[in-house]
Amino acid sequence: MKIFLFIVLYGVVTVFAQAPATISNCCSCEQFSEAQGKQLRGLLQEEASMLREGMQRMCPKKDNKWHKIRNITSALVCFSAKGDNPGLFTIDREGFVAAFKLVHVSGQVSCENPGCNSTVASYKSNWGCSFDHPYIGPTPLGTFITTKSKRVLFPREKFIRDKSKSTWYALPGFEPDSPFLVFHDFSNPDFFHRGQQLQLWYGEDLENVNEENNSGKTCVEVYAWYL
Ligand SMILES: [Ca+2]
Ligand SMILES: [Ca+2]
Repeated sequence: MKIFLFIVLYGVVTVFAQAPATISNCCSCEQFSEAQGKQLRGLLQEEASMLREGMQRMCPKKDNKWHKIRNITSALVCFSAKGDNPGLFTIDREGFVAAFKLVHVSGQVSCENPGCNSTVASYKSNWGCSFDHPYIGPTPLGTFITTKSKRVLFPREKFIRDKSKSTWYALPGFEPDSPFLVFHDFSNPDFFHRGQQLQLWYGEDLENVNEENNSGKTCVEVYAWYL
């Protein structure tokens, strides 16, 4: 803002300095004529336009850094809530990844069948369980990204409720039915090589805990943020 004011003032001073050569009888006038005022406004608008263009060149718009991971076998990555059925996806670009985004496309998963007599209609959701569940409710997210050897990459450990059994967590800003889920750790990015396989798991299925009463399948698109 200070720069803008400086340049506008500079423009006005320049106009005044140039005025005797370009505007006749300026020095003898106490007020500008209509034609002189119009010329001054034109010069100021020209200065402002040049300033705007200069600032846009100095601060170019950043590109969107989300890279969609394109699977060879299928466009969507689907994982089930039980039966050792993770979704598989393959890294198609080598580099350091600071974040993953999972965009929900179809399907839902359930952590439990509430039963006919329950007042709860369903524990289905996009990413885990439900706020209504008596135990899981406070930490209702249950979708994990792991390596091929089932080592959990995301969410980071600090978000997980029971670290000995990595099945449930809460993530600030996200709910069981959020349209997408973002995991990020820009201070500790992970390096992946092209062709490396990663997996998407339902937590109870990953840990083989209470998975018998689960059901459903969620399908997503996977995006990675490369540094
Ligand atoms: Ca269950
Ligand atoms: Ca399992």
